[in-house]
Amino acid sequence: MAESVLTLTDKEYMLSGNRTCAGCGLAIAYRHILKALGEDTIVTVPASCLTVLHGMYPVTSVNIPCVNVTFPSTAAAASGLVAGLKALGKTGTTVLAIAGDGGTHDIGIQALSGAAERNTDFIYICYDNEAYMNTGGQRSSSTPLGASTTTTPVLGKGQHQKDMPAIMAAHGIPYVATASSSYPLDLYEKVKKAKDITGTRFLYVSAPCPPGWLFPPGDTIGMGRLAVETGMVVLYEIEDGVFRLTGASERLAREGKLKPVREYIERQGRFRRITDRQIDELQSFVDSRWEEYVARHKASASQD
Ligand SMILES: Cc1ncc(C[n+]2csc(CCOP(=O)(O)OP(=O)(O)O)c2C)c(N)n1
Ligand code: SF4
Ligand SMILES: [Mg+2]
Repeated sequence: MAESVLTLTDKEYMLSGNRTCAGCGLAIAYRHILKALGEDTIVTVPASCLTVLHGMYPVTSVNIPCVNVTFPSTAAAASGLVAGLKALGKTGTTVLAIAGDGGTHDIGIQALSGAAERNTDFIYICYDNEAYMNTGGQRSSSTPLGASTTTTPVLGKGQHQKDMPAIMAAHGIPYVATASSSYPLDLYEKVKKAKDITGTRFLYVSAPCPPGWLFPPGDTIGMGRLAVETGMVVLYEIEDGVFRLTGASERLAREGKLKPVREYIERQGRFRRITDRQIDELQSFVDSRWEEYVARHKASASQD
C-alpha cells in the first residue's frame, strides 16, 4: 500500500493544460484513477465534463485510448470493448467505463444494470459532481435535497440523492466502493484493488465542483473532506457482499460524532435557498444512514 500521494508513480496519463475549471474535483480524481490503472487501459466516456477534459480533436490531454460515446451508452460500449478484446484473445487490458452522475444515475442506468447483471468484466466509475454540470448545472437524481440548480431555481431540489452504490450492490457484483477526490490515496488504492478483481466493479467518486456548488476553487479539497466529516458522503467498500467503512469514515465511526451538515451547507452558494426544515430533514437522513452503515460495519467486523 502506498504511504502518500507523493510516492505514487511519476507517470502521468492525464496531462496538464486540460480544459477543466480551476479546482475541479473530477480532474484530481481522474489523474489518480489513471495512475492506478496504468497504460494498458481503454476508457469509454459519454458527453460530460470528462469529455471536455479529454479535449477536442485533434488535441487531447489524455495519453491512453478513449472511445467517446453517446450519453446513455457508456456501459454498452464498454461491454462491446470487453467482447472485442476477448474475441481477439487479448488479455490483461483494463476496460474502464467512466461517466458523471447524470450519465450514470439517470440516462446510463439501464445499460449499466444490464452489464452488471451479466457480471461483465469491466470497471465502471461514476464521478459525482451532483448535477449536469457540462450543460450549465441542471438537477440530476444525485443533486442533494435543497440545492438550487438551473432547473430547481426557486425552491431547490425536493428529493434526496439516489443511492447508486446501493443499487449496484443489489446486483450482487464482486466489488462496490465509494471514494472522494479529496482523499486521492484512498481512491487510488480502491481502483488498484478493483483492477485485480474479475467481473463488474463499481466505484462511486464524490467530486466537488466549485462553479456548480458555488464555493471558491481553493476550497475543493476541504469541501470534499467536510462532506465526509459531516456524513454527506460516506467512504466504504462492499467486497463479495461484505460491507466495511474505510479511510476517514472508518476513523469517524471509531472516534465518535460527525459534524453537523449545516457546516457543509453554509459554505456553498447552491444551498442559498434551503430552509431550516430542509436542513433538519437532511440531518435526519444523514444520521439514520450513518447509523445503518456503522451497524453494518460492526456486524461484518464481528464475523472476522
Ligand atoms: C441524449 C442526450 N441528452 C442530452 C445531452 C446533453 N448533455 C451533454 S453532457 C450533459 C450533462 C452531463 O451530466 P453528467 O453526466 O452529470 O456529467 P457532468 O457534465 O456533470 O460532468 C448533457 C445533458 C446529450 N449529449 N445527449
Ligand atoms: S463544471 Fe465542475 S466538474 Fe465540470 S469541469 Fe468545471 S469544476 Fe469540473
Ligand atoms: Mg454531473
